[in-house]
Amino acid sequence: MINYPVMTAEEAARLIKNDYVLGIGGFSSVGVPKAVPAALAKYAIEEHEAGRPFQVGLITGGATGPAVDTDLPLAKAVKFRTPFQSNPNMRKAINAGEVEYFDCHLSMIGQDVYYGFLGKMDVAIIEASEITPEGHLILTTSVGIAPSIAAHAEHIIVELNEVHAGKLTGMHDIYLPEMPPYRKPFEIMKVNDRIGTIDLKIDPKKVIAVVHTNAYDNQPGFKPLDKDTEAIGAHISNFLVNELKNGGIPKEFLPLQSGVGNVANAVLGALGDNPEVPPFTMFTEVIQNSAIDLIMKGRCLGATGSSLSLTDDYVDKMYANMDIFGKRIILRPQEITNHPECIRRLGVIALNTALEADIFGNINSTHVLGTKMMNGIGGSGDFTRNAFLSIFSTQSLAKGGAISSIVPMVTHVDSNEHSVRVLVTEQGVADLRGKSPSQRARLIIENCVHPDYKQLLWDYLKLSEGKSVHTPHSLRHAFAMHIAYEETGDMRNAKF
Ligand code: 0RQ
Repeated sequence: MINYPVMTAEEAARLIKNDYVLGIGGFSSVGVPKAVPAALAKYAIEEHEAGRPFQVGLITGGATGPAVDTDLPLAKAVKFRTPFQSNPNMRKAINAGEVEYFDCHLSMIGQDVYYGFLGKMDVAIIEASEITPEGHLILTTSVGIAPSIAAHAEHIIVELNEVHAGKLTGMHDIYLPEMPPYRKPFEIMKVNDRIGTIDLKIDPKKVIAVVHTNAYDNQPGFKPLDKDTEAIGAHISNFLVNELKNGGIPKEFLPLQSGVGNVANAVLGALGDNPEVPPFTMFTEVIQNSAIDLIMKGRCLGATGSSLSLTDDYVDKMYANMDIFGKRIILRPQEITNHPECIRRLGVIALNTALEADIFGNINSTHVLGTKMMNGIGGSGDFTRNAFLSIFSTQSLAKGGAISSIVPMVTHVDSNEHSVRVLVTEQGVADLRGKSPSQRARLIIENCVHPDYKQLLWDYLKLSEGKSVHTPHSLRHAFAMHIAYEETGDMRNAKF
């Protein structure tokens, strides 16, 4: 039995020095350390009041909880942040230029840490549900990049969260890929294949503090479905059933990846309710409430992801039925859940959400009007580029209709026309496979654009018709709709 130094969050926070680079465990705002980052924010304020500089760099798996992405930026304690966030306070600090933000594919960040592209990592702060007699960690509701930061940080602080004590043992599959040229194939041939260990092996000499906590992740609930999200869910589910009937998807169906948020939840719900869709599996990044319901109903046979992004009542529901969920859910590092090799081999169907799409199928997931960061690319690029079938959805309108989510040219490209195969809005579906740019544009305008904007986009397309071009763009007018929004508050005021 190893005796690690036990201390309060305030004492542990004081082990962190100005300019440290911190690795933070957790993923999609769950399984994230809570007490030490909150105490660190208070400590930073004290330091600032005493006239001393205090800022840290933050490397996380994905989105984190409010202690990391609210308390720390409000305390002006963050120098840089990577690879993903989805928090209004952190977003504001990034867009105000107070925090340098490196928006990065989530499959890559562990490797970047390993090679030192992000500098030396001083301390990793990791939430665990148990410490084994050998001093290793059983993680909680996520894995994220915890294995990478534990391996590469000089020191480790553990938050031992009693809420999950003894409940999640056996659900994790921890495996860290070797670095090239020694990397071996990941032998995941089926969604539920295991390749690693249930505990995260750490070097006990690195542990400088264990802080006891007792708190749920406190994930917000989902908005009730509205007619648009319901329509998007139904369109995707009907499209996939047709593919199944036409042989475009094998009769066993293929594993699904679904992004985060309300649309993703609606799509999964619609697929689960459709009797023509056979029971399916999920090879995804984030396991949301809807997956728990589908597993309970026998509609989802198994899910693997990097996190259980569940509301607290769903965590309890899962714990009350661990005879079912213990066998059906595997939590893996994001280096594995998002790895191109696994996604391509398993033939994943990827479902992600766009902020805006253009009439040729390029997707902007991150930048509002090309300049303001929303969240980050997250895992959407990892999945989109490598999936068997990559589907993007978005509501056709934003900001009460003043914005069309389908525009002539996206103001920032996250996933491009070469990877995006199907676009869906509440208006309908555009299957872009095998189509030229001009054919794609016609299909998207006809099937996906809101009626308020159809004529405008037809007018745009006409500008280049008859000219000797492959992609009918007008460079002079490509951003006219965005400019009209900036200048008049409504894209409908654009003229072509
Ligand atoms: O603004 O917040 O002021 O109301 O953008 O829009 O429709 O609520 O979108 O919450 O589903 O998020 C792409 C951001 C969509 C998300 C994105 C405005 C709109 C609103 C949010 P308000 P919605 P959602 C794997 C998958 C990247 C990461 C990813 C995302 C706000 O899905 O971060 O896919 N994806 N990960 O009004 C200007 C437009 C707009 C617009 C919407 N065209 N122009 N503003 N908005 N469309 C999981 C992980 O990686 C963890």
